[in-house]
Amino acid sequence: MTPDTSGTKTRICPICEAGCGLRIRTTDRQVIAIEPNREDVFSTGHVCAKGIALKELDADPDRLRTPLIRRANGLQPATWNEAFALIESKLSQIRQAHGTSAIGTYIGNPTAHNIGLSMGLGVFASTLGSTQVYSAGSVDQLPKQLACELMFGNDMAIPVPDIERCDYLLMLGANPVVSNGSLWMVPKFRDKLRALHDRGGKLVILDPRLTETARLADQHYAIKPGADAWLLSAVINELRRLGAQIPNHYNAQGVESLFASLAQISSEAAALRSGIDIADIHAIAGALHTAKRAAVYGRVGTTLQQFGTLTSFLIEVINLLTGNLDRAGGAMFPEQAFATPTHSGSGLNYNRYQSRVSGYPEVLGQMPVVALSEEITTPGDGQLRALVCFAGNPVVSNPDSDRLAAALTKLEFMVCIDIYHTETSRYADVILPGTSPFEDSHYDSFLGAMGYKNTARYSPPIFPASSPSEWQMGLTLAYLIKQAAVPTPQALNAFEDDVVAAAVSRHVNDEQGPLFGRDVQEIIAAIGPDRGAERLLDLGIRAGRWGDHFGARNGLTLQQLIDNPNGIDMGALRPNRLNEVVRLKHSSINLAPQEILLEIGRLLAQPVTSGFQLIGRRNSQTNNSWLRNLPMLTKGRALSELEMNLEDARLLGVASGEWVQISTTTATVNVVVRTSNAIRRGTVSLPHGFSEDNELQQHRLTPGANYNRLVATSQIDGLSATAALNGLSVNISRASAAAPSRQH
Ligand SMILES: Nc1nc2c(c(=O)[nH]1)N[C@H]1C(S)=C(S)[C@@H](COP(=O)(O)OP(=O)(O)OC[C@H]3O[C@@H](n4cnc5c(=O)[nH]c(N)nc54)[C@H](O)[C@@H]3O)O[C@H]1N2
Ligand SMILES: Nc1nc2c(c(=O)[nH]1)N[C@H]1C(S)=C(S)[C@@H](COP(=O)(O)OP(=O)(O)OC[C@H]3O[C@@H](n4cnc5c(=O)[nH]c(N)nc54)[C@H](O)[C@@H]3O)O[C@H]1N2
Ligand code: SF4
Ligand SMILES: [Mo]
Repeated sequence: MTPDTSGTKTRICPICEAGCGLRIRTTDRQVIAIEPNREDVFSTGHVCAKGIALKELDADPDRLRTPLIRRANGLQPATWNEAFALIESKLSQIRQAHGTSAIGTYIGNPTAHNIGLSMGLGVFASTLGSTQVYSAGSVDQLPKQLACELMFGNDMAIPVPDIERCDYLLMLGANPVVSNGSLWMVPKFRDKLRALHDRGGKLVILDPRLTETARLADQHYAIKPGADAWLLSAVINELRRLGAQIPNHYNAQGVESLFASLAQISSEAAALRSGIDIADIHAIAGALHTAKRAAVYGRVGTTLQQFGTLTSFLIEVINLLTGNLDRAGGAMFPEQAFATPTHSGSGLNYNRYQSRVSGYPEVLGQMPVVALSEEITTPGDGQLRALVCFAGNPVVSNPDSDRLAAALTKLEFMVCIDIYHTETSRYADVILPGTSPFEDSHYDSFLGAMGYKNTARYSPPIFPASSPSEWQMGLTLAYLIKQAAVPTPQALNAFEDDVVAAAVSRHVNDEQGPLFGRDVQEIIAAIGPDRGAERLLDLGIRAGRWGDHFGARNGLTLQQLIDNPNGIDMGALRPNRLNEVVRLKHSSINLAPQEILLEIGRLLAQPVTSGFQLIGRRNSQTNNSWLRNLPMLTKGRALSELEMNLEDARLLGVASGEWVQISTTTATVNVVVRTSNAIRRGTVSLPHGFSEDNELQQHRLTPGANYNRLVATSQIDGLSATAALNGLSVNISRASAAAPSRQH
C-alpha cells in the first residue's frame, strides 16, 4: 500500500508499552505536528513528551539512512547490495569454518515494538538455528516469564492488574507514572489511579525511592533493595495466619510444600532484611486479606535483582492465596488478538541446554546476556565469532559494559540493525539502518497480551519507505543464510511466499488451534498477495481468539483493523481463563517447582549486606539508551545524576551538584549528586542508558555515566541468570570533578 503523505493520520507510538494512539499532521514527507488521538479505544488520548518528539526523530539528520560498511577509514556509506554481499560472504565463511553456533543474535527492546522487525528477525533466527540467542529480556523481564512458565507452564501467561475494577493495588519496583507501565500496557495511569481513589481504592508502593508514582499513592514503604522475596514471604505467612487458603478451584499442586518452605521465614527476619517494620508487613497482609478485589504487581525493581524469579513467583502466589488471580478486579490474563500456534509438547522451556562456558541455563530458548562476553572471548568449539544485533545497544544496557565492549572488538564480524550510531554499533562491520517509525506499520503482537483491557489496533505506514523495511531486512538476512547468496527481488518474493506458507502450515497442523485440518492453499489465497509482515499479521489475527478463522465465523481480520484506525475494543478483561492458559499436566498450577524450593533455601542463606546499594530508575525524557539526542527531550537537562539521601550526603561531605566516584570490582564512574529525602538511607539511584563515550557526543548525545560499567556479570538472578542490575553493592567517595571521557 502506498501511503498518501498529506493530511492527518493515526499512528500508535512505538516507543513504550503505553502504546499511545497519536494523530500526526503531515504535508508531503514532513511531520507538521503530533497530538494525542483522543478517539483511540485503548489510550484514549494519552501522550508523553517522547511521543511528541517522534517528529524530531523522523526528521533527525543523525538518524541513519544508508547502510554503513567498515573500511580502512572507518564506517562508510555503502549500497544495500554491497552491505548484504559482505554480510553473506562473512557469515558463510564463519559458518563453514566453525558451524552455526559461531553466529549469535542479540535482540534489543525495540523489536517488541516493531512488528516487521520482530517477524523478520524471527525468520532469520529460525533459519539460522543457532542456540546463541541473546536478548534484552535477560536484562529485563525473563524472571517474570520464567516464574509464569514454572507456575503455569506458559511464559506468556503474565497476569496484569485489573486496574479499572481493583480496590487495592500493591506495587513493587515499578514506577508507571514515569515508565507508563511495563508487562502491563496501561496508558493514562494517573487517570486510572484517580478513578481507583474515587471508588475508595488504595495504591500501596514498595520501592526504596519515594517515586513519582509513590507520591500519588496512599502508602509508600521504602524497602531495602533486593529484599522483596523476604517481605513477600512474610506477607504470605501472615495471610495464612489470618486464615487465607488457596481456593480449590485453582487446582494448585504443591501448596503444602511451598508453605512449609516459606514458614522458615519469620516476620522478624523479613523486617530485618527489608527494613519494613513487622507491624507494617502485617498491615499489608491484613489489607490484602480484607480487600474485596486486590492485585499485586511487580516490575523491573523485582525482576532485575538477585531473587528476580522467586520474587515474581511469590507475587502470583499472593494473587492466588487472596483468590484474586483470574477474577475481575484482581490479577487477570488479557486476551491477545494475535495468535501463534500453541507450543504443545512436554517439558518446560527452561534449562534444556546450558551455556558453553559457565553452564547458565537456557530460558525460553535464550542464553542470558551475562554469558555474552565470555562466549566471545573463550576459545574452543562453539566460540561465538559473529553477532547480528537487532535494535539493541548492549554496550550500554548489559552488565560489565567495558568487558563487553572489549569482547565485541574480538568478534570476526558484527552487524547492527539500528536507526542510530550507538556505543555498540561503533564496533560493527556493517550497520543496516532501520526505517523511521512513520515508514513502518505497527501492531503490538507481543505486548497485546498484557493490555489493561482487550483491544486490537493496527497502524499502516504514514510515509512510503525510502529503504528496505525491517521485515525485508530480516527476510534477506535469512535468505543469505539459507541460500548463501544475495537474493534478487524475485527470489526474495518467492522466499517470502515460502515463509507465509510455512506459517500457515503450522496453524493448520496445530491440533489445538482453530485452523486445524484446514486447507493450506485456501488460507494462503484468503490472506492475499500483498507483501510485507502484514500477511503473517493477518494470519495471526484471523486465527486468533477474536478472529474470523478464515470464514468459519464472524470475527476480526486485518482489514477490519485498517478500516477502524482508532482500534477495535473487545472490552474489559475476562475472568476464568485458567483452564486455557495453564499448560501443565492436568491443567494444574504448580506451586512447588523444585527450582523455587531450592531458591527459598538460597534466600535463607543470603548474607546480610551493608554499605551503599545502587539501584536504577527511568527518566521521562529518554527511553533506555535512545532519544538522548533529541533536543526537544534532552536539551539543557541533567539526566544522569545520582540521587542520594541528604543524611548520607552530609556524612560523605558532598552537596547537590558536586561529584562523587562510584566504584565496584568492574569499574569506577564519576557522577554528579542530587541530594534528596525521597530515597532510603544507604540506597543511591542512577538512571541507566547513558555513557561517557566522547565520540558519540558529536551526535548530540546527552552525556552521562554508564551505570552498567559497574555491574559484574556474576551478579545474577539465581534461576534465570538475568542480570541483577539493582541492589548492587558499591563504594562511594567524593570526587573533585568528572572523570575524563573514556577514549576508545
Ligand atoms: N542498569 C540498568 N540497565 C538496564 C535496565 C535498568 O533498569 N537498569 N533496564 C533494562 C531494560 S528493561 C531493557 S528493555 C534493556 C534495553 O536494552 P537494549 O534493547 O539493548 O537497549 P536499548 O537502549 O533499548 O537500545 C535500543 C536500540 O534500538 C535502536 N532503535 C530504536 N528503534 C528502532 C527501530 O525501530 N529499529 C531499529 N533497527 N532500531 C531501533 C535505538 O537507536 C537503540 O540503539 O536495558 C536494560 N538495561
Ligand atoms: N520514560 C521512560 N519510560 C520507559 C522506559 C524508559 O527508559 N524511559 N523504559 C521502558 C522499559 S524497556 C521498561 S522495562 C519499563 C520499566 O518500567 P518500570 O519497572 O515501571 O520502571 P522503573 O522506573 O525502572 O521502575 C523500577 C522501580 O524499581 C525500584 N527498585 C529498584 N530496586 C528495587 C528493589 O530491589 N525492590 C523494589 N521493590 N523496588 C526496586 C526503583 O526505585 C524504580 O522506582 O519502562 C518502560 N518505559
Ligand atoms: S507514553 Fe509516551 S513514549 Fe510511551 S507510547 Fe505513549 S507517547 Fe509513546
Ligand atoms: Mo525493558
